[in-house]
Amino acid sequence: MSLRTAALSVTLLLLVLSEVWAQNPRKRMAPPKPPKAQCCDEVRSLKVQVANLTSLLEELNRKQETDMMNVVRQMMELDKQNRQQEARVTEAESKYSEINNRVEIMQLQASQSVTQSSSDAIYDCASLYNKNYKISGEYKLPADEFLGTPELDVFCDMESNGGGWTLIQRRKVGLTSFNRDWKQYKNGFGTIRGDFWLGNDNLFRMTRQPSTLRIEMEDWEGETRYAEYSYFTVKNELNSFKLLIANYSGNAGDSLRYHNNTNFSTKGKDNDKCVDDCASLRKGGYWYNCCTDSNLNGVFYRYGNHGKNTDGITWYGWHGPNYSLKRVEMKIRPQNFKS
Ligand SMILES: [Ca+2]
Repeated sequence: MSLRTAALSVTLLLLVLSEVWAQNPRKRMAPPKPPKAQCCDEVRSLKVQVANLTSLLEELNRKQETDMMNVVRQMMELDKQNRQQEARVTEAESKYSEINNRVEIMQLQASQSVTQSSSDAIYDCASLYNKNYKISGEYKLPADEFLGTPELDVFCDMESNGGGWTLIQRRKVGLTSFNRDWKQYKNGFGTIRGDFWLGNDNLFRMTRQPSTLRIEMEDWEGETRYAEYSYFTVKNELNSFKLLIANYSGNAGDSLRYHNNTNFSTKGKDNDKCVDDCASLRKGGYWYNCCTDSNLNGVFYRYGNHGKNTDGITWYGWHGPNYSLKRVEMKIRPQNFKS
């Protein structure tokens, strides 16, 4: 090869090489990515983002749910507190009226122990009425050493027919049994705001002053009747708490007259005027004759059962021997009471 030919060859080679070199950098600068791969990357990253957002959302949802539950729980708690508050207010209100009575009676006792004059003494609801206590309700009569009477819870009716009445008996709830023995009838039983018998000893003590008896009744149809005896006395225990009544007035019928001048009988103490044991037949304590024209301490029968028995709370002059009354109140006050 000649020198000239060699030089030409080199030049050619260089040319070709330069051509190749010139092309290569262009190819490197813009490597043509396949469009499919680019899309998948984006989708993948979007998917990741979506997954992240989803879990975030779920977390938020969960949080919201717990928040919601907390709010509901708090609302329920508040509601409960509210109801408790209301109940407390109602209770307080009822207690207030009760306490009010008691406070007044305590003030009364205090003022009485200062004055100590017999005309101021409190024997019953009529004395309270005369001292201007004109609201019906529960009162506590103070003990009286001179008379030898103990402190006594009473219920005063300050409205019926002029007021001043001391309740000696009530039937209205029906949960207290009146089928009791001599001692229980002697001392009294039941609750003063519900069903009770004030006690034969108390009847004897309170009717030593000439007294009036008033009996109020209600039937299951809601009708009311009354019977009043302007003369009413109960003898002491030695005389078997004998009943003496007279001078009936009213619209219920004179169904206590048959029991006038009879002794008191109870379960286990048959003082009646009958071969039968009236107290066990009529299931109460009462001034049984042979046996009844009324049975105000009989068995309390509810509506539906009130017309089937002969031992119910009966007043023959109104509803006969087989109708047990819904409600009864027996009350007394001094004959000379003026409202
Ligand atoms: Ca008998």
